[in-house]
Order: sequence, then structure tokens, then C-alpha cells
Amino acid sequence: MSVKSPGTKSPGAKSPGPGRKTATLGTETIQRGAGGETHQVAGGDVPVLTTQQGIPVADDQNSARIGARGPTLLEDFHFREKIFHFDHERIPERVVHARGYGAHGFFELTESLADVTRADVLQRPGERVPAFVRFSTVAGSKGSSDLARDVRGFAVKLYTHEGNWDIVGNNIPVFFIQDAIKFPDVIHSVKPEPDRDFPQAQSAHDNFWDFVSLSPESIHMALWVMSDRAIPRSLRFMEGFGVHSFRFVNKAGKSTYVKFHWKPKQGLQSVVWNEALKINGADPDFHRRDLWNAIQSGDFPEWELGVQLFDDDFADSFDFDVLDPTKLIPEELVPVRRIGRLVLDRVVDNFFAETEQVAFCTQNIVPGVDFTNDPLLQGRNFSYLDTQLKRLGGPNFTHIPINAPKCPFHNFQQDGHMAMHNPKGRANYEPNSWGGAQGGPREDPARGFTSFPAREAGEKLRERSELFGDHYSQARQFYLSQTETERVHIQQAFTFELSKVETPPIRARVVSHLVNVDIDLATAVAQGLGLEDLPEAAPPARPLVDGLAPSPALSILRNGPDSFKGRKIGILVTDGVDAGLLKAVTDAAKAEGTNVELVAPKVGGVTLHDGTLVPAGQKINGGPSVLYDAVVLLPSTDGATLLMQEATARDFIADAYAHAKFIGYAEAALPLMERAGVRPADMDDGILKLSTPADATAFIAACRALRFWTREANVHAV
Ligand code: HDE
Repeated sequence: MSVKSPGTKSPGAKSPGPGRKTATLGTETIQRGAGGETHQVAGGDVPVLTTQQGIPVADDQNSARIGARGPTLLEDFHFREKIFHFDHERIPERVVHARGYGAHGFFELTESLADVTRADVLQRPGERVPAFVRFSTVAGSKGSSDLARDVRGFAVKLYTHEGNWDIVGNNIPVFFIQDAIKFPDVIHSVKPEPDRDFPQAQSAHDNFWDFVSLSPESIHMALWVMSDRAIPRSLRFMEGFGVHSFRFVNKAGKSTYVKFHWKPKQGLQSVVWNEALKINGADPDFHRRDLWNAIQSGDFPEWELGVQLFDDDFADSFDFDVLDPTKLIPEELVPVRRIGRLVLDRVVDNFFAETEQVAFCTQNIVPGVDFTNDPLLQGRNFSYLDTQLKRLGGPNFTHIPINAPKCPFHNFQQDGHMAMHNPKGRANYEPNSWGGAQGGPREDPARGFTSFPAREAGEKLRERSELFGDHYSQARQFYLSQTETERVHIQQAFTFELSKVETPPIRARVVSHLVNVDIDLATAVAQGLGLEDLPEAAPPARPLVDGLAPSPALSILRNGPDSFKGRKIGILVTDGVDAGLLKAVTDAAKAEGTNVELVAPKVGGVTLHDGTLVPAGQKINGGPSVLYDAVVLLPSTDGATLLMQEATARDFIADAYAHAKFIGYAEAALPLMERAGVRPADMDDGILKLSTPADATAFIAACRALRFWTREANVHAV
């Protein structure tokens, strides 16, 4: 029986309560209490405020007291309940991946994998299951900024017909360590140092690089983290990886190894480091805002699910151990077969209920999927359940809607904190004699999960597989697979990070590993740091594998988008803007699927030369060019003169130039550009003059390259 909620129509509502007067605040009609406080009252469609026990509340502005100036009463149960609840509103933030953002969507199978797995979700092309994805940074606290240099978590929960399958991956295909027992160490080292509690959300400090320099197994991942992969432009424009080798098992019981990949339909894109630093100041929520806006505007982010399938013969012939999570299998060696798509089409209704409470567990796999002996994966399978107990406070976290399966589920687990699924009937154990529905659920040997019967034998010991000992060959392969622009970014990132390390021997020890990776990289970093001599190479634990072929799939710039869709242009405008040119730029952007935002001296907007008033999206000091993928400068002549005196307008242009962005400009912008340091001699093919609609179309077409990278050589001297 449901209890009708306290009347949505309350007798006497909207009429001032005792001692209150009606007043108007802007468009709001309110009541005012004796002390001038605002009261809003129920009535019409506005429901009555109640306590958690359902008791209607008369006054939510004043606690009960003896006389207007007297002490507060302990018996004020409404006050006590409200404050008590507030005091307990937080659950522990995740010890890693605390800052994250989630969205709902679906996974649709496009190609059946019935030959290699009996996983129900991978059988029938065209079939969809609901999905929830949470992206995250690793090191920072829940309130840290989005553009930290860091790995991004890419955790996917698929609500399949045979239970929840969590693929808890990252945007980097390898990891820092080879054994789960090292996880607390690597994470402690990157987190704020324990005595001083800084730096927040940064790897650029002594402890992190101390750990890395003493743990050469981290070097491959360190190369990835120093690459632009660690500063993605958008969560929508990054890859995801399952990292470990898993198994698929088919109906006949045959096992095939598999590595999982998520390939973004909109191509890869990252920002540059100086831009990342500034984005963190201008909009610490840059990534979550971008995801929210894209989904809300109907531009649904999409990834393809790719699988690399291989067998024991490949595993035996591979230069590295497929159980080693610091190694990847190049796509050129084992192609990525694309078998489905993941689309995010719905933002959360409630951040806490969904994104904060979602509990991913690597051990959530479905029949047809199985683990391998990757020692990191084995350890993770323990850790995630354990961490959920701590975070969510009890064993019933699967009762929270975001974690509950969407398929039927029945078991005899009962009671505990906050139990929401409380089966009726007599049986809470089995076997039992109560047949049929009364006796409760029973096993299904045919459909149920079974482990692949891998044969395991050996001595109990603490030892790694010998092949784990090559720490440099794939790091070198990664570096050599980058374009020249990307290599320079990696050199600069190492130099930046190690420049923040205060202990010179740690700097030198990191460089001693880089000598094994690539001598040019090591030399550039040593010079960047001002080391007097290039350190000797750290002695490798195992001879390196020579001549691994570069893998173009590892480069971001070789895997960019083919259009400027889903990107954003900032248009700098002032009063007197040429209306025709503004329309030409916005029309060309719209045709490409590119978003535009007007940046103006005042957010109220500008009056175009034809007298039209257009509102702006940002005031110039709140809309720096780091928030955009390209910029267009359309001031009037007077507007340019005004903005020459405005430092943030000059920064807008100087930064766009330094960050190698495409710049479109109207003739009137030239003096302003020069004042911002972009002189006639600095003009290059990434700076395009706009006079006609055709120019605007050509500008958008040029932007498809995302950045005019050759300019970078002119903007960095040290
Ligand atoms: Fe995690 N990791 N991890 N991790 N991890 C957690 O679980 C852990 C590792 C990853 O959005 C925790 O719910 C251990 C690799 C993601 O909610 C915790 C080891 C990869 C997320 C945990 C690893 C990941 C987590 C903390 C070493 C990429 C965020 C909160 C063996 C393949 C999921 C939580 C989300 C979260 C443990 C290594 C990805 C403590 C012990 C490798 C994306 O259980």
C-alpha cells in the first residue's frame, strides 16, 4: 500500500504564515519572517517539505528556541535530522581514481564472437545491453582538476543478460608495475608526500620519480605518461584498454586469449602541456563539462570495442610474456578486430547516486570470459571487492540501483546493512526440501559460470617469470613509434617533471634508464635539465630485444579525426563586428558539426555592425583560448583598439599562437595580433585571413588537422 505524500495542495498554502509578510524578490513572490528571512511555501504543484519520516515541515529557516534570542531546543527533531544527515553525506573517496565522471549508454554487438566465446552479450549482432562508463584521473583527490598529467581510468560496466561484466581499464595499455603487491607503493609515491601533503594530482615530485627510478619495470608506462596520452583534450577523444590478457572460452570449452580495446570514433586528440596547466586554472571541470555538453547536445560519444585474439602458439613465440601488464601486443602483430560499439547517450540524474556509488570490480566477469594468471589482475580481483566494502559501507552495495544487475538475479545472501532485496518465503539455504519457487533458486550447470580448467602446478614461491625482466625494449618501441612532434613533447615532459624533482641524483637516475630507451631522448632530457654529463645506462636486467618495428597505432597524431566535428572554436568579438563574416564562420562551423562560442568584452553581448545584438558565451577574462580547439578574431577596428589595452585579450591570441592553434582573423584584428606578439613575420599557414564565406569554409577545413604543429619550433627556445 502506498501512502499518499502530504498533500501537494496544502490548505492555506501561499497565504503568509503567522508573523510573516509577503514580499517580492525579482520575479519571486516570497514570505518574510520576523527576522527578514526568506520563506518559500508549498502550494499548487509545489509539494510540501517533510522530514525523512514524512512529517510536514512548517519552518525550514529557524531552529526551535526559547524566545527569539534564546537557546536552541534539543527536541527540535527536524533540525537534528537535517544536520545529522548533512554530517554523514560523504563516503570515503576512492583511494585511487577519486576524481571521475560517469555517463550511461549502451553497447551494441556488430559482429558475433560465438566462435570464440559463449559470453551471451557477444553472440547476436544488433543486440544492445545498457552500459555505464566512469572516466577518471588516478592520483588526484575528488576535487582536483581535470587536466592533471595522469593516466585516465576507463571503466565500463555492461549490464548483460547473464550478469554485470566490468571492464575496468585505463586509457594507457600498460601499467607501472608487474605485481599487485607493488600497487600501494606506486600509488603512495605519486600521491601528495605524507609529511607535507603536496603536491596534489601531480607526478612531478621527488617521491614519484624516486620510485620509478628504482623500479625499472615502470619505465615503459612512464614513457606513456610523459606523452600527450596523459593530457587528453576530451574524454571523448581517447582510447581505452583492458590492459591484461583475459581469456574467452567458447561452448566447446576452448580458450582464446584476448586483450580489449576501445577505439574512439572521433579520433584521438590531446592538448599541449602549457595549455593543460592553464586549462586547470580556467576550467578545472574541463573534461566533465565537455562530456556533459556533448551528451546534452545530442553529440553522443562513441567507441568501437576491439579485441586482439591470440592463442598459446602466439603467446609462446612472442618476445614478451603475455601475462606481463607492462607490455602490450602491437596491433600490427595481432590486429584489433572491431566487434561492437559503445555509445554514451545519457548523463546521470544524480552524480552521487550513480558516478560516486558505482562499484566496478575486475572480478565481475560473465560466463565465456575468464582471467589469466597476470599477477596484477589476480591482485585486483581481491582489491576491488574489498575497496567497495570500505567505500559503500557494507555487503549490500549491489542493491544500489547503479550496481544492481538488470537481468533477473536470485540468491540466498541476506540481511546486512541497508538490505533492500529481502526475498520472501521459507528457504534461505540450500539444498532444501521446499521445491518449486518456495525452495528458491537452484544451480544451472549448463548456463552457469565455469572456470577454464587451466592446468596449474609448481612450487610455492615469490618469483617473477624471467621474461618480465626486459624493461626497455617496448618503451623504445613506443618512443620510436611517435611523430617528431610527439617525441619532442615527451622530451619536454620528462624535462619538466624532473625539473620539479629537488634531489639531483634522482633526476640522473631517471635519465640513466632513458639511455636504454633512446639516446636522443636521454640526451635531450639531460640537456634540458642542465646535467653536466649524460649518465651511464642503467644496467638492464635482461638483454634487450633489438629492432622491434615501430607501431603507428601508438601515435596520437597518426590517429587523429578526419573532421573538426565535436571540437570548439572561440570567436573573439566586439561591438561593430562584421555580421556577414560572423555568420559565414558560424555557418561553416555548423556545417562541420563544430561548436562555436562568442568571447566578448561583456557577457551581455555585442552589437554587430548591422545593429543586431548577439549575446556572448564568455567575457574575455573568463574565456581564454585554452578552452578552444581553434580561435577566430573578428573585432571591429575600434574593438581591436579597445582590446589592445586588455591583457586577457592579448593572452587569448598569444596562447592560441603558442599552442599551435589555427587562427582565423579579420583584417581589423591585425594591430591587436601584433600587440599580442604575433607580428607579420610570425604569420604562418596556420593563420588564415577571413574576408569571404569561402575563406571561412577553408578555415574550418584547415582546422581538421587540429594543430599547426610546425609552429612549435618557433615558440620554444629552452
Ligand atoms: Fe585499479 N583500483 N588497481 N587499476 N582501478 C581501483 O577500486 C587496484 C589497476 C582502475 O571508476 C580501486 O573502486 C590494484 C590497473 C580504474 O570507479 C581499487 C591494482 C588498472 C579504477 C583499485 C590496480 C586499473 C580503479 C579504488 C594493482 C587499468 C576506477 C576504487 C594490482 C587496467 C574505477 C575502486 C571507477 C579503481 C585497486 C591497478 C584501473 C583500490 C590493487 C592495472 C579505472 O580497488
